[in-house]
Amino acid sequence: MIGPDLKRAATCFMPGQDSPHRREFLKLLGAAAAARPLSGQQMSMPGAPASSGAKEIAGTEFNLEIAPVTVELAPNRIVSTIGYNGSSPGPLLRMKAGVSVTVNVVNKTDVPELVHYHGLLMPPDVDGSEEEGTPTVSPHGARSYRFTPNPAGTRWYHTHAMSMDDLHRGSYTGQFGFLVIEGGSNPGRYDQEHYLALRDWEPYFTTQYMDTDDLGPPWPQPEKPDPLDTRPPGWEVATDIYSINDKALGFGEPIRVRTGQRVMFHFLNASAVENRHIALPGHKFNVEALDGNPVARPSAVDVLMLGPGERIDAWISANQPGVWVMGAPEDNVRDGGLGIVIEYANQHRSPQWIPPSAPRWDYTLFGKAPSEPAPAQKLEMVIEKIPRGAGKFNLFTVNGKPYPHEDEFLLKQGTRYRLTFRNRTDDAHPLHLHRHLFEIAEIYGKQTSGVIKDTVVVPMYGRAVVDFTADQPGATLFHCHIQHHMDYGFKALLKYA
Ligand SMILES: [Cu+2]
Repeated sequence: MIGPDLKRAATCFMPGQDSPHRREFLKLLGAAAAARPLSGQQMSMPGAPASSGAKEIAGTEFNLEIAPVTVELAPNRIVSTIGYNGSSPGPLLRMKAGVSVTVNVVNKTDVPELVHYHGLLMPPDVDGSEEEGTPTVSPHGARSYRFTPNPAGTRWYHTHAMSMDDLHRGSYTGQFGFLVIEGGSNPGRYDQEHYLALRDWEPYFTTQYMDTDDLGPPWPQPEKPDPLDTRPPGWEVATDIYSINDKALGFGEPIRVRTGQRVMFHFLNASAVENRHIALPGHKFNVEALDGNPVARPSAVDVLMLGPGERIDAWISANQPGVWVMGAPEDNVRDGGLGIVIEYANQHRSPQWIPPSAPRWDYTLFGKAPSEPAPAQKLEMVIEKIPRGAGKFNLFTVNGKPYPHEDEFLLKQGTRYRLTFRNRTDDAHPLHLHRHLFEIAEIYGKQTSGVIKDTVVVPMYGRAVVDFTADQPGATLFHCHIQHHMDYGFKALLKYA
């Protein structure tokens, strides 16, 4: 399957992105694909679950075991990592908004761990951030977290351990899963729904890093330094092997649809490393919620973009009979496994990929004109990168200092703040605020409102302005959701006065 792309893959990726790693995997992908061509005639029933993905646990008592797992991305491509309850992704945890739960975590590894519940409004002692004061789960120890899940929506859980220079720790491992909080209005009516985590595997260090964040239109760059820092950059983390849930493109069960169906996808970018795009030829994504929060203006787009940590709930109308690849627009990423086959009933051909004509992502498409006055209280974060400021690695600073800060970010309970992120670096960073939700007020030089998030990708040399209310007392972690940026300075603690 993915025949033409796979065949081209051996020669099409960009200089500097090749690695023995990648070549070997592509060969395997190619060989396995040839041996097991996907056709329209597979065993399961139309409308059956999409992939071999994780089990689901619902109720008020949840048990999570952190332990080594293997992930079979493809035959002959098995990754060893750490996961939850024997798999990666871990089980989907289904909770009810406002109904308190207990999560019992057993850590069967040799290192301290933390489980963070991302996108929830909860106290710092259970949030899963050591910086905020959540106790760790000790090696071969156990700990229970009790909390009341809120608000309703597509959330997720993942490790919050640091990795530093160890690519087998923290969010480079398979410790992630969906956490769904029920209780809101369902975003759209649909015939099927699928939880799809975008992931990459076997990261490595490189100084030849080329990211693909320039895929969108050129945004204003109000924070571009003059002159630019031309010192050689430090090591970055890259990957060439991808999956949706636990399968590389072509190796999981296709998502089987029927003409006329409305199919809801819940996407999560569970990568520790990179922002990702997703497209499906011939179909538009009707975006209903971002980071689990219903948007002010649901809109249809050709391409989705998710920074690490972000979620998108979007449905398609199944109205283009065929067999399609839904995946990354970049050939090298899709050929490396980031995609899944969408197969209409009674269609028998190899999956088709057509590049999207206008790859474009813009949060303001889902917002409305601002109607509230801007909050009077202002906070600013100037983000800079010092090439090789942390030995082999780049060092990131927030307002001129790497973590930790003193009391630079003091919040007054009940006050609404306008927080400006000034990104003076040449990367697009997914910025995450724990235990609070924020509303985008300005991005790409455009004003908006009604887009409520917990993570926002601030473009290179760009600016984002977000508003939030300080209504969750206690220490609150802010950080970039790219693991090695966070580990090397890119975080700050907000405190309540
Ligand atoms: Cu970053």
